[in-house]
Amino acid sequence: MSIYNLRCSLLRGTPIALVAALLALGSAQASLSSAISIVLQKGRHYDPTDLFLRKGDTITLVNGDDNSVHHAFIEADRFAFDAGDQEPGKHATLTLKEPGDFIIQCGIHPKMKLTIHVQ
Ligand SMILES: [Cu+2]
Repeated sequence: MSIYNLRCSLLRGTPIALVAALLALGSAQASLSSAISIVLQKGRHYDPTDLFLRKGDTITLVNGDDNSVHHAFIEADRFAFDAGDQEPGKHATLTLKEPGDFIIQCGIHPKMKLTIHVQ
């Protein structure tokens, strides 16, 4: 095999790697197409208080209070979530991996409740 032929076969190999990279990118974009819902934690309330979502969707909890710390959590048989203490201005993210109805509570403010309905 001449050097020229070797170069050609190397170049021919390149598009395959490129296609693989594009396929990987495509699947990343598919997961990004899942919905992201923003929930505000403010004045001892979640806003909104009910959310209808699909498995794979993401919720971003935003502490919109100036002084209050929040601590979002879910206690359910099939899955648990604990955001830990969330200082003012901080975000916490939750990806929904199980279908069903769940209640996001706040460990600091017992009246704070957000019901999520996951399909
Ligand atoms: Cu709270």
